[in-house]
Amino acid sequence: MPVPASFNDITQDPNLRRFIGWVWYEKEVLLPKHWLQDTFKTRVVLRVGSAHYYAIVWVNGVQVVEHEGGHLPFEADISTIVQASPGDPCRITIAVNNTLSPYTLPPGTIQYLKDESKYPKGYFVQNTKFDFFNYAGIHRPVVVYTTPVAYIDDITVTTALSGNIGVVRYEVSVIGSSQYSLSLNLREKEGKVVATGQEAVGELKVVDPKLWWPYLMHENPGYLYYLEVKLSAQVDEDLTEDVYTVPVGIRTVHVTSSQFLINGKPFYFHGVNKHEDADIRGKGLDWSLIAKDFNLLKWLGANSFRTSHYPYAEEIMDLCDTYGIVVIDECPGVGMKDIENFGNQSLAHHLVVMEELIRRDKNRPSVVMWSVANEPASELPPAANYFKTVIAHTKAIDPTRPVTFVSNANYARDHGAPYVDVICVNSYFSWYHDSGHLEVIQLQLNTQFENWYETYHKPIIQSEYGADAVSGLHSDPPLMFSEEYQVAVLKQYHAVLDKKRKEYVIGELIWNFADFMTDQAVTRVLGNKKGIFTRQRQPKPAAFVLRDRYWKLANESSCLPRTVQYYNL
Ligand code: GCB
Repeated sequence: MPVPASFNDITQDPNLRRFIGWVWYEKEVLLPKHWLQDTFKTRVVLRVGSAHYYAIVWVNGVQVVEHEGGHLPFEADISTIVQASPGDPCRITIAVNNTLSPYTLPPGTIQYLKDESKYPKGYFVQNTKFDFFNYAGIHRPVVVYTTPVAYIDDITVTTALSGNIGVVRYEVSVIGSSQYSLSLNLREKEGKVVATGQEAVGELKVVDPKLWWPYLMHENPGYLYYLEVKLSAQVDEDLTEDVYTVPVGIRTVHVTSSQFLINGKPFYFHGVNKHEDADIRGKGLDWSLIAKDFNLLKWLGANSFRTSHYPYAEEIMDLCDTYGIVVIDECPGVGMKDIENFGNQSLAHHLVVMEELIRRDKNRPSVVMWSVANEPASELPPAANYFKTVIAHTKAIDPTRPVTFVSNANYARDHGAPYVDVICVNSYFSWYHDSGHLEVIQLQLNTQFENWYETYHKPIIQSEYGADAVSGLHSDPPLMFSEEYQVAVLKQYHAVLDKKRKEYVIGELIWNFADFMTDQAVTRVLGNKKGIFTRQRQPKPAAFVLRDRYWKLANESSCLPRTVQYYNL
């Protein structure tokens, strides 16, 4: 079985495609000799980028780590095990189980179907209330790397602006020695050192900094400085050195009652919702696919996306930082529709997932907001305390970013909305409600925005809207599932968005960037077809409509002088 990849679509075996339970991966690797000889100086670490959903890892038969939750990395110090038998290959065994429960994120249930006149003995299915295929396996790279035994464990960077001074606050945590010194250099992209530091906690100042700007908001988007942190530590009689470099984008984020400000300028999200999803590899990381998707985002004139409905690969996030694609970083709180999903067990796990996500993505300038869930049953009374707690915890760990969750609840009955900084609303007028009635979209959308704004006086993002279109299916007048209908829905939404974006609507994210696989259902034709691109990343007519719109929006909302205009690439 290849890694990284979902195991589901690799073979012709239908049982493996829908398999629920334990799968086992094993590989022997030869590690460089000097990693194994330097017993007291080298720390050998095994890191798994993500495994869906629950994983247990052994090295040479010894259990080294277990981890709950897909989409986020975990690691184990394996030094003592591999250094104990330097002559042998290192055997890595990873067992992965994709069974979901009411307390996992996302949640799911196992249902035993006991009527033996209909189902064989022991027959069960896994039910989920989210709309994407529960791909499983080892989805991201597994690597073995080394550090010295005294090492840089973590670096936290936050940035601020004070007049023409860029302030880079940092905190370095060191493990393995209490006798050490640090040397920090903040370098421009081109290498020149602009500030230095020696303390574990400090502030670096940059005069007239080059700010990190979103794509299409500035002629030089995604500008990154590099903070190089050098640790020299005394370990027994020896001096060891560890070096780590963090990309730093100097930028600020603020939310007012009607605006989202990046570097003090109003930012309008014109972007997409995505999935990690493609033929054959499922949710497995694929560099060619990632590069293609970023090219399509740029072509489209999209300045942002939401990581619907779980954290995406670090490789993707790195490119967002580099290209200036703004991210709403969402945790896997999706499909939380039952009362059991709001109990203490779920809550405790949700808090841990937010901690892991923030630890991974906190230094990324592209991440401007955390989303703690998608379309939970937030009208249930326990959702009030649940979201109050998750959001307060998220803000306590990261006080620098706004927090939201994405709602499709009625504005008057949503118990989580009082705690968010930005209201994110999903709606599918003329699709799931009033199916086929394009003529009611404008009225209903207008009412939706006014109700939310009058209740909360917080800026609003239309975080999902769209319609299924089966590529190549035509109908005039537009009927549901045709390419023409998808275009018509978009245009009706845009008419209202164009009015409301002048007031308090701060963004629009189409559902979805590309068609994607779901469970089989009577409403799904080999998956969800709301993509503006097919699953193979070919444009439907809706992609061209959005492309025209996004480039126009870019010209209106960028900080370039009025005479300078963007032209479609
Ligand atoms: C939604 C969900 C998304 C679905 C989409 C749809 O509201 O957030 O996960 O895929 O609707 O197409 O039904």
